[in-house]
Amino acid sequence: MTDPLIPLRQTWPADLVARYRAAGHWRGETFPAMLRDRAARFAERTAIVGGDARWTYAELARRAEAIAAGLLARGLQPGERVVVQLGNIPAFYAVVFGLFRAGLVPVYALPAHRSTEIAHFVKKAQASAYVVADRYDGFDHRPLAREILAMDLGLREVIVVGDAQEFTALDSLAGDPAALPRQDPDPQSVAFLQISGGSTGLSKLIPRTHDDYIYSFRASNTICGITQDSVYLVALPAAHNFPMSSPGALGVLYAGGTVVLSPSPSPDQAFPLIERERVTDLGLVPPLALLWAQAAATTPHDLSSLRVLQVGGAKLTPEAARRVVAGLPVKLQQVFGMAEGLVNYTRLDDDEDTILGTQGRPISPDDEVLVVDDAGQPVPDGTVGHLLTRGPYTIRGYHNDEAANARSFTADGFYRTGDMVLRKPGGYLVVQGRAHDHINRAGEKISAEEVEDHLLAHPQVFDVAVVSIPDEYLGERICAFVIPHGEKPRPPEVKAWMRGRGVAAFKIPDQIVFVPAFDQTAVGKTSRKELRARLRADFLASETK
Ligand code: OOB
Repeated sequence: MTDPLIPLRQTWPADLVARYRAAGHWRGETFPAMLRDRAARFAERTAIVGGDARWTYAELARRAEAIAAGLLARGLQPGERVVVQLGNIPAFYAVVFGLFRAGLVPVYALPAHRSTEIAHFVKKAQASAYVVADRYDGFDHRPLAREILAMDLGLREVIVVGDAQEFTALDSLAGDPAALPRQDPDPQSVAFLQISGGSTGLSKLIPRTHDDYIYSFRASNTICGITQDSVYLVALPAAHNFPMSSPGALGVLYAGGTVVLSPSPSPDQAFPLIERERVTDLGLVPPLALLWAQAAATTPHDLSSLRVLQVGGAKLTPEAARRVVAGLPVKLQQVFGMAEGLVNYTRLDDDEDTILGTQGRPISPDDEVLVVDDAGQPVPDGTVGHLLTRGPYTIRGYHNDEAANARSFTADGFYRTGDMVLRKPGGYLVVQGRAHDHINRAGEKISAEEVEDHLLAHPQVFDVAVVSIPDEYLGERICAFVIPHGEKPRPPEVKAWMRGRGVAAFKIPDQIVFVPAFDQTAVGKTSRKELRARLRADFLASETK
């Protein structure tokens, strides 16, 4: 058990700490200090726009203080973890900065997560509280909160934005500001836990410190040209690392700009907002960028305020990149990042081939990038290999997960990203795919193993292998090869059954293919990874026949 009162720390060795400080990457900035300072400097400027709300920096800071004091008055102690599951609503930022102010540690869940994922986060983080919206995207989160509480996982508080029913309403939180911590947190302490796109089983928790995270978006601001005149649209889920910090909402708040929240990334919702708020910057995943490029051709809305469209989260092929550039009046920037740290950008003044054909280069001169073969030996530039990295904003270990840490980090602290890349001269990376079995479904990362585990629990499933299949729209879709046990279940029933287990909808297989057996030479003798590869290859070969 970790003592909740001891700030969680990341363990960079002393020589690297000294180097990152000396280079000016880590400046001892913290989130509470950042908001306090911006509220003073930009008091009456607009910080957040969403729904009917328009909050100035002063208003955001006032709300964060009230939430912080209110949470401590409810008995939460600095250092405790709080699972935050809010969609693209202004309260997301008030809550998160409130938690920072109180010394509490947010754990970022996505709105699509259901009981299986939330229970996992509560357990893994030993969370004491859970913050939800009453309803979001047509889903009522209060019954979900009841279900989680009934599991008796140590959760003491549920805070609800909106109609709280028997829970605590966010708006009712009140406390004594004098009870708030007088000192800013240690800049090297963990500010929050981000979640990983699971490659083996359920998501891992990613501890990010004030110093490392603030560095990542401050440096991103410079690369992406974010200033106090920037108006940034959060179209992807606000809790995801891309719209949060690359440079995302936090970068824009750091610069004194305006963050506009779109309840969904659909052109119907986003285009009117772009016109009304004169949005300048935003990030999308590739399928959405393609959809937007198409929709822009016929929209009555004025999109001329747009300056930069960032595309990342999944591979944007050169052909798709060309279509995006042709369809939208913006500068394209490719972003290849990961919640664990490393973020690569094409630079705004790069030549066209680089912008269309690569996923950019790292933020920092101190990002160390290794491209190695299966034996761990560096390969020459231009050869595909495994991407390993360490640096001033890449974690050195997951929270509370020794087994994952042994797998995912080398002895000298490099993170094994699981991505296969090719490095070009100048350090630009071209992503080739994944070494692990995970599915990148329109930017959502799904572990094949996790989906298999769910399906194996179905009484009419004897065995299953889950693979990614290339998909024109999603990039990849989830395909489950199922050996039935007795009578074949109907695919819609299997999907509904899986949904009933409390799993995020994006993890439900798009396609279920029944097979009588797996190739005997592939079972037992070889790994599940090879079995999946063989099934995928056979399936694709049969499709093109
Ligand atoms: C972002 O973060 P995560 O943690 O959801 O996913 C990271 C993984 C990478 O390891 C890679 O497999 C894939 O997503 N990925 C890309 C990509 N960007 C991410 N694969 C190909 N091309 C790209 N441009 O997805 C994320 C975090 C910060 C900024 C942007 C994306």
